[in-house]
Amino acid sequence: MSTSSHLEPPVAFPPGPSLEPEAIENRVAEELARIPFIDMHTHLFSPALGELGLWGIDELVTYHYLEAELFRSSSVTPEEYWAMPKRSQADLIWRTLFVENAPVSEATRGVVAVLRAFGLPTGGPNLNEAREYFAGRKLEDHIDHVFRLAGISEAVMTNDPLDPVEGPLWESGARGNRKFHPVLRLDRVLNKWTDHWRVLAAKGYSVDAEASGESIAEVRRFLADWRLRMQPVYMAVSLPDTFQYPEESIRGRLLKEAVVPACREFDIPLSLMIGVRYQVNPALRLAGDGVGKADLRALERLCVEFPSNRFLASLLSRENQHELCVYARKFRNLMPFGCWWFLNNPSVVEEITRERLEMLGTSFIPQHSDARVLEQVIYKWKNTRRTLTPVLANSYRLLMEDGRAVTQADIHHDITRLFRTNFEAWARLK
Ligand code: HDL
Ligand code: ZN
Repeated sequence: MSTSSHLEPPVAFPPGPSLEPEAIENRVAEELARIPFIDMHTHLFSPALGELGLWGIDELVTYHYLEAELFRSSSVTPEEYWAMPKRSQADLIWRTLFVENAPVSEATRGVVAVLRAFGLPTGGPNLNEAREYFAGRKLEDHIDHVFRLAGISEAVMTNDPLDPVEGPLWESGARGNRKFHPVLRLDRVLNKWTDHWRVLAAKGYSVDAEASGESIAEVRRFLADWRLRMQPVYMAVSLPDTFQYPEESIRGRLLKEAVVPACREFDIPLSLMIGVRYQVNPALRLAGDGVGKADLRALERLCVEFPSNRFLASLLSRENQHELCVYARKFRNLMPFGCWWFLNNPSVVEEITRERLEMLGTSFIPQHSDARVLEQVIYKWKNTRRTLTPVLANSYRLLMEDGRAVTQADIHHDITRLFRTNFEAWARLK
């Protein structure tokens, strides 16, 4: 049994100078900083979708993550809060979470990081100077500036064809562009058929309350019509923690007979975002959703039944993350992505990303921003780079300790794969 002293010196691939262990973390930070990422799930909108796009300080400060935190630190009731104008809501949140208390939560610190990125005061008593700054910004220029600050080249949207405001914008010619990729979001069709089958019928699709008769074929036609109109890079749906597949339900039939076959026909992925306990506190509105551990056998059965489909999967429960890695090892058509929503905090992002690297190498998509307000991408991606620098550096140091040299080219390739080419390949963007 030869000892390590007789082994050939470690060979790096691709060829290039081997890095010293103490240089690794800086090289990782450099590559994370200079490679523009693809933000593959957001709630941002291209300017062509008009007022749907949220941006500026009052939207940043009234983000639903912050509204949830406000009600814990203020005596205001949700009813009183919802009756206030947006600027008064923002003033109350700023005073409560940023002045009377240090903004140490992830979402409050994010607003501080955004203000700092624009050179605006971060500890002031009010939002006057920030409001003046944003009021002077021209949206298209501002988007380019924000994307540069965030280090992203493009954002993937969430587009709802049955939304009463968004649907007509697409029907009258709105389109995505090279910075904003569309996604066909199907929550109203798959989760709320009872409330929305009539909307489809009113648009000329012969569907009924039970999704019987030619309903399935007509949903296929609806999907084909919107694929042509929207050119989505994937279809998506958020699903409850109780999601089962197969399931004797309208959702189960629509998934099996319409949505998954349509994705295969159009050669685009289906994104399954599982684990939401919807409206556990309705008084908080958008902030009222909770989380529950899902039964991933549903995901297993979808991957087994549809080996030619590509699935993106993001689970909301921390307790589902390790088993998601196991399933990704079993099914090459399953792509884990992101540290979603309640998981997008450094302590959890570190744990999730380490176990993914240990079990999947670089064959996953580490993060998406889920940004709802344009400027959020600045702090969400700053935090991702800050959290993942030591995580990735640790993986390379372990590799070097175990006998393989690491080069800058390795690091560049791997980070490009994690934050660009894995998604580009999955969505056939290249
Ligand atoms: O369903 C989703 O896409 C979620 O991301 C929800 O929009 C959620 O409210 C959210 O904003 N999470 O960050
Ligand atoms: Zn989202």
